[in-house]
Amino acid sequence: TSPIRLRDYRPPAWSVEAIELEIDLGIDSTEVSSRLTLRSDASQPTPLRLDGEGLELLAIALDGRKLEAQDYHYGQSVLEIHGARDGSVLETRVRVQPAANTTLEGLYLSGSREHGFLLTQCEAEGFRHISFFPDRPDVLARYTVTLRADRERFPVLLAGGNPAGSGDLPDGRHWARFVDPHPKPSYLFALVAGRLQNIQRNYLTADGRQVQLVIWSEANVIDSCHYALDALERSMRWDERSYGRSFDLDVFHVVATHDFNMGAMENKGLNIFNAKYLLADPDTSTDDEYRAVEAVVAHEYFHNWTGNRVTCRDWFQLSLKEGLTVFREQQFSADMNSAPLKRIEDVALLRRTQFPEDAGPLAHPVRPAEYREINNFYTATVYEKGSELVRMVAGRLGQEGFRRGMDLYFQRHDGHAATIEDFLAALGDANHIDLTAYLAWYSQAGTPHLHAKGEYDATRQEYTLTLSQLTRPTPGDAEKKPLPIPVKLSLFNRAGQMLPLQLNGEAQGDSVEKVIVLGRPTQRFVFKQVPSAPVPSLLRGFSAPVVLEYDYSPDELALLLAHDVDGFNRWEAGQQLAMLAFDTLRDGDDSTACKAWCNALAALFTHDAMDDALLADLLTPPGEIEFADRQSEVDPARIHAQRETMQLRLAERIGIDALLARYRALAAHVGEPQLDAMSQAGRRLKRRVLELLALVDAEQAYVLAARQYDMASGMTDRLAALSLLVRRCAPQAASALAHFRERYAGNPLALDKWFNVQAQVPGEPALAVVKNLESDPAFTLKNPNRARSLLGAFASTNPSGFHRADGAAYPFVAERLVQLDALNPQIAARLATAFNGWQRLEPQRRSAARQALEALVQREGLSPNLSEIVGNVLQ
Ligand code: B3K
Ligand code: ZN
Repeated sequence: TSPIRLRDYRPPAWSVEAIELEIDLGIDSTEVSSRLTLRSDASQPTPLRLDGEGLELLAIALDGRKLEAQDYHYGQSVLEIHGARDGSVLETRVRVQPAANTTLEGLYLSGSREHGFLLTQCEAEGFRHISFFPDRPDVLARYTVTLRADRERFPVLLAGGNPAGSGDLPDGRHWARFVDPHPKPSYLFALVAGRLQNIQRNYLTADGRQVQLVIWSEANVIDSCHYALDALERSMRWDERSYGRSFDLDVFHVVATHDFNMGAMENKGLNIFNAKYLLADPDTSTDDEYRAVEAVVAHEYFHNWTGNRVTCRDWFQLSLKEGLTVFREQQFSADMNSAPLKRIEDVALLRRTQFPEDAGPLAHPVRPAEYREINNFYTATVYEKGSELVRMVAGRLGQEGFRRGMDLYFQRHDGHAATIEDFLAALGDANHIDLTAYLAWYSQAGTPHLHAKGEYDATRQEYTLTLSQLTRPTPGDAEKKPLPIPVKLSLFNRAGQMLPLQLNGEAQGDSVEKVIVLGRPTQRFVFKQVPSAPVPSLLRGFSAPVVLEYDYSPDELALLLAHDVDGFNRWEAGQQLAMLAFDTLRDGDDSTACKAWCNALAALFTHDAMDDALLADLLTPPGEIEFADRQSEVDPARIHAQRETMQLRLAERIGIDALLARYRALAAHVGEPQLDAMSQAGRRLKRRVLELLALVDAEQAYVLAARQYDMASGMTDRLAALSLLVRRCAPQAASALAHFRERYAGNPLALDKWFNVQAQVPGEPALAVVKNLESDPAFTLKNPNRARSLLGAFASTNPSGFHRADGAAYPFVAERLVQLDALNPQIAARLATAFNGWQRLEPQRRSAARQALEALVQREGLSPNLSEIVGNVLQ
C-alpha cells in the first residue's frame, strides 16, 4: 500500500448532516441500521464513497428505494454508490460480530461471554467497522442513537449525548435513545451495553447547567471509582476557571474496562477508560497511579473542548488535540500537585520516550507528512513533544495572552475541524504577534541540540553567551532549518546569587530571569554590568525541547544543584552532573565529577529544608535509556553496571548510618496511607533510601524490605519493597512474590504489577523469568494490559534484560509479536517499537537484532500496523 500524505488532503466531497443509528445488540451478532442525510456542494455529481470494513451488508436503500446490485459496489473497504444527490438519504443495515473481534477496535466484548459487556472504540478509524460512513474527522454530523437489547443480559444501555427516551420491547427486550446536539466526527461515537454499576454526582456548571456525572464499572470494582469522580469534578472546575470552558451536555458518562488498547478515550459524553487509569484504592494503587488516574481523567475531560468541540481536520493534525490536551493536563496536574515535580516527571518522560524516538528510524515530525497506519502515530512525539510546542508558544504569549489566544481559537473554530495553522493563527492574531515561525517545529523531526558557550570579559564587565543550534538528519529529511528556541535563563555569581540581567541595548532592570529566543543558526547575546564570571542556569523549566550542550565544570553544576531556585533546573543540574559522573567513572578510583555528584547530594541529604519528593528525584540518576541515548555503541549491560556503580558511590558517601536513620524516620509513619503531598513525598524518599541502602548493606536492606512488604498499609510501600527484593534477587523475594500472587489472584490490575515487577529483573536472568511467567495461568496475550505488563515491560523498560549479549531475547519477542499481531495489530505494533535504537547497539547485539527483524519482516500475513513499524525500524 502507498502512504497517505498531508499534501494530498482534499475537503470531503460529501458530508453528513445527520445520522440516525438503530442498533440491535447481541454478543455474537449485532445489527446496525443507519440513516444518513447527505450533503454535497459539488456542481458535478460525484459518486458517494463510504468507508466500511468487514461489514456484512444486509440491506441498502437510497431515498427510500432499495438499491439494486448495479447501483452500488462494496469491495475491500469502500462502499460506492451512484445516484446520490444533495439532501439524499441513505439507509444501510449491516451485521457485525462483537465476540469474534479481538482487535479491540470497533464494537467488541469486554470480559467473558457470560458476564462481559459490549463497548466501542472508534478513534482513529474504528467507526467503519460498525457502519458505513465517511470515516474522517472533518465530517461532523448530528447523532441520534437508539440501542435495543435483551433487558436481562444488557440492563444498561449507553451512548454519547443527552438521553431521549427508553422503554420496553416485546420478548424481554428494551430500548434507549440518545441525541447529541453537538455535531461530531465519527471517531467520537461510542456505546456501552451490559451489566454495570454506577456512582454519580450532580454538578452545576459555571454557566448554570445541571450535569449528571456518572462513573460505570463492573460491580466488584465500583467502590474504587470515587477518586476518579472527585478528579473529574476538579477537572471540570479547573477548565471553567482556567479556560472559561464548561461542559455542554446534561449527562457525562465514564466507563471502566479491563480490555482496552490504550489509556482512555474521550468519546463525546461517554469517556471510556482502561481500568488502570480509572480505578484507584490504597490497597491496589500506588501514589504514582493515583496521580495518573487524576491526570488521565483530566486529559479525557479536557478533550471535550480541545478535540471534540474543536476537532482535527485530518489525522496529520492529531497533535492539535493531543499536544494541546497533554499541555492542559500538565498545567492542571501542576496546579493540583507540585509544579516542579510535575515538570521533572514530564521532562524525564520526554527524554525516556520521545528523545529516542526522535533520534532513530521512527523519527517523525509532530505533524507527520505521511503515514500508512494512523494508529501507529499516537506517539510520544505527537503527544509529549506536541505539548512542549504548545508550552513554548504559551510561554511566548504569557498567561493572559495565551488565554486570549485560546478564547479566539474556540470562538473561531467551535463546531469545526481545524488545523495547526488555524491554532497558531488564532493565538497570534489575538496578540498581534506572528507565530508562523513556530510551524517549523511541527513539520521538522529530530531533537535540536542547543550549543551554548559563555565568555566573560572582566574589564568590560560583560558576559557574552553564544548560542547555536543543530538538528541532525532524520530519515528522509537531511536538511534541517533553524527553529525559534526560547531559552529562559539566569546568571549566578559564585556565591549562588542571581544577578540582575541587562542585555546589551536594553535598559537596566532588576529582573534576574529572562527569555532570549535563538532564531538563527547562531546568535550572540551580550549581558552588561556583570560584576564577576557567572554560572548560567540555562533553559530554565526546560523552556524548549532540546538537548543542551554547555561545557559545565562539576563545580558549576554543584553550585546550581545547591542554589538554583528553579526547582526543575536544580534537578537538571544534578542530572547533568550525574551524566558527567557516568562518562568519567573509572574502576576503583572515582572521577572528580562522580565525587562532586556524591558530595553535593550527600550535603542535600542532610539539609532539613529539602522537600522529600524533590530529594528522592535528585537522588535518582538518569535512567539507563537516557544514558544509552548519548552513546554511539550501546552496551546495555555495561550501562546498567556503571549506573549501579555510581549509585553505590553515592550510597557509600551518604553512609549506612545516615541512610538507615533516614529510612527509620520515614518508616515511623505507619497506619492508613494518606494521599496528601507530604505523605506521598515521604514514601517516595523512603523507597529511594532503601534502594541506596541495599547497595551498601544488602542484608539489612532486605530484612527491612521484607518487613515493609509485610507491614505495608498501601500498595506504594508494598510494591516498592517487592520490587526491590525481586530486582536484587534477594532471598526474601520468592515468598513475597508467592504471597502477592495469592493475595491479588482476583485483581487483574494488581496481578499486572506482579508480572511487571518480575519482567524488570536486570540482565541475563530476565528472559528465563519472562518465559516462565508465560505459563502462569493468568497470563494471556489477549488482554493488552497483561501482555504489556510482561512483554512490554521486558522489551521496552528493561534494557539490560531485553538486550542480553547473546541476542536470545530478540527472536523470542519477534515470535510473540507475530502471535499478538494475529489477535490485536495495534498492540503488536506498539510492542515492536521496543526494537527502536537497535542500530546503535554494539556489533554483536546489533547483528542479532537485525537478524530477528529481517526474519520478522519476511513473515506472511503481518498486519499493516506491524509491518509499517518493523519496516521503518529496519531502514
Ligand atoms: N484519543 C485517545 C487515543 C486514541 C488512540 C487510537 N489508536 C486517547 C487520548 O489521547 O486521550
Ligand atoms: Zn488525548
